[in-house]
Amino acid sequence: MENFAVFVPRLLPQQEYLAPGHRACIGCGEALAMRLVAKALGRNVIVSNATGCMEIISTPYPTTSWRVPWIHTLFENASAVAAGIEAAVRIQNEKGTRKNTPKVVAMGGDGATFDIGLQSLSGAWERGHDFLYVCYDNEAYMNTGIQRSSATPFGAATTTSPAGKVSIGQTTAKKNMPAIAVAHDIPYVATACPSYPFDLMEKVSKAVATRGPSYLHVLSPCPTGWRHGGDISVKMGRLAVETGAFPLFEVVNGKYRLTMDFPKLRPVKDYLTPQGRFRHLPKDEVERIQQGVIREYEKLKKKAEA
Ligand SMILES: Cc1ncc(C[n+]2csc(CCOP(=O)(O)OP(=O)(O)O)c2C)c(N)n1
Repeated sequence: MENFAVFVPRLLPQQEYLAPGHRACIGCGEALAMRLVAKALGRNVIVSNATGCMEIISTPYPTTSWRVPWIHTLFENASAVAAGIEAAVRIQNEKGTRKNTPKVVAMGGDGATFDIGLQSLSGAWERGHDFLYVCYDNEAYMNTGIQRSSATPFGAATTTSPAGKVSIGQTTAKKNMPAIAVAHDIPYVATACPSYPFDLMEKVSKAVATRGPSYLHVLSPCPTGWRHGGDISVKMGRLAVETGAFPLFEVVNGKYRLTMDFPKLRPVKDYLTPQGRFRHLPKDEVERIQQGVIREYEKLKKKAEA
């Protein structure tokens, strides 16, 4: 009975803006994330979508799963296109030639965000454009065959960071993209994961309600690239959060807040072991990763307490 007493039932809106029948892999965490983002955004939105898995799976010519205005862009200019749309809407509003003000949202994978599209994203943030950028981080260039990106975590095997006799897999640490966003002094930055749908959708709503640039960084489990069963993607997202490998937090006007905190983190091996991309790691490397996770989590907690 005690459990029932603390359980507050909440309902998701039934309306879907990313229609079913798209071509994502079974158990795709990224498609689930995008569906939730679309639900939270609603009808009145214009989306600028960088190339990558989410563009490929949602718009195989001549069909589309999108029920809102949607533009396919290059890696390099998803943010520049969003900035242009936002400026055009602003001018139309000033001239009184528009009846409504759509939300403007750019989105892309980690390759699009951390690597190839970073300069146009940084430029849009610096100029203060009023749009939300969503990064669906599945920690590699998945669409083209699991090549490493600067979001790939240390030790992960990908096709361009293969694990073997001479290599541990990815030899560099994951780039801290939320910290890069915060360093631009933008008003809203948050991390999210589709395994926590209400938290994710609330953050989308907050982000689009914010005046000025906002950034949402969504960890998106990828059964194909992470090499785990398609039936445990939601569980993998929970394990990433519960172990501290991917903490959920938001930064509002520079102030950090953990949106999910745990008195005690689960061991990171619970998150690494189900994934084939980490299966080669010896115990001492797992321990090194564990220490790194604890160190980063403590740093984050200190920022949230400051
Ligand atoms: C400048 C440029 N380089 C490479 C490609 C080829 N390409 C298309 S999709 C893709 C991978 C996308 O990776 P990511 O942005 O992480 O998104 P994901 O597919 O993993 O969701 C690549 C390398 C391209 N289209 N443009």
